[in-house]
Amino acid sequence: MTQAQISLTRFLIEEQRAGRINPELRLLVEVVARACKRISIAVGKGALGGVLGEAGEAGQASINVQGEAQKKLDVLSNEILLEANAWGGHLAGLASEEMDHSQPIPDVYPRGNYLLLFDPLDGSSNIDVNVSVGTIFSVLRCPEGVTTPDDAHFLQPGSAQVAAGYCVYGPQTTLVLTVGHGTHAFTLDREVGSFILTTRGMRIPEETREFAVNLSNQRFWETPMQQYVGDLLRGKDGPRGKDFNMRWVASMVADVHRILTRGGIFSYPLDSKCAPKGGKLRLMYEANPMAFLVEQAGGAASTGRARMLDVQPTGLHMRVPVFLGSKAEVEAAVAYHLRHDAAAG
Ligand code: FDP
Repeated sequence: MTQAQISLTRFLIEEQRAGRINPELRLLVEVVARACKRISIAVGKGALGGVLGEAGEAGQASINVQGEAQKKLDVLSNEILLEANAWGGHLAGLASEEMDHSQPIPDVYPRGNYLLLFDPLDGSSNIDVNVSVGTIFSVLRCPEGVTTPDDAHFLQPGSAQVAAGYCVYGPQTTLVLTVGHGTHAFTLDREVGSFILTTRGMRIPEETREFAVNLSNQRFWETPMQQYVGDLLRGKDGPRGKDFNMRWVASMVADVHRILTRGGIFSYPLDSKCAPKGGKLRLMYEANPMAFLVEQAGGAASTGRARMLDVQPTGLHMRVPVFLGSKAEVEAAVAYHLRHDAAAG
């Protein structure tokens, strides 16, 4: 007899029976997954769906809260996630990369106990060129006694996340999820319309020979980052004693997915261009959910100086430097920063 496939629904019901999630969190994950299926369909249609290109009226680009030009698919994905999550009764509020402020669930619907943050379509610059993009999400508890959450109620460290995940829209559509008990991958069966468990308990190899970074920023990096990557590039003749390969998709979801699958280190360090903002990537709906997934798969995630999940957010759209992936390699990158800081006194 062939082994029965485990759908996301069955996986979540079994997590609930094991006491690891409650029905409300189960519904929340199911709703996000359903929204991701819709986004996957829109991304897959591309030019045929009329969804490529910039959002906004002719000649008038639409700019989001981050000051970045929005793509039509950014806007559409945001709307799909907002609409899907409004009425189920599982959320108290939502926040998105594409919105200035968080939104409480409208009064006409019951409010639940969770807060959802998302980057509806990460890797925007890859949308129009048919390269993998994805949705990233993070789930927090709404603080006790709060019925109408505002931005301040979302400002919880990543260690408070109760679930996190991403959905990568590539050659396959894959949802990767943690509810705090391992990191699991589900592949969308496009004919059936179901996410099927394809890897239970992803493990990131502790050591790696592969790094991901935008090398064109090298001259803007801080000294310890220059030294760290300099030593990687010197290969087996340098202090690291081994040759490294480089991969940079420039969609965080795709780079992290590769690292969860076969190891590596992903880094978007501080550089003099992004330093005034604190970094390039957003803590609450990019770095934290990825850090949770990576730690649950045996990897590590850091700002270069502190564990990512311990960072206390100061704003919904706060940015941070990011180093994540194979544990020993992240520790090596952090050591360069700490040694440098100690020497600088
Ligand atoms: P994008 O701006 O295209 O949305 O989230 C930001 C992000 O992509 C990440 O997905 C990606 O890792 C990084 O920025 C790409 O940065 P570069 O443009 O510097 O390559």
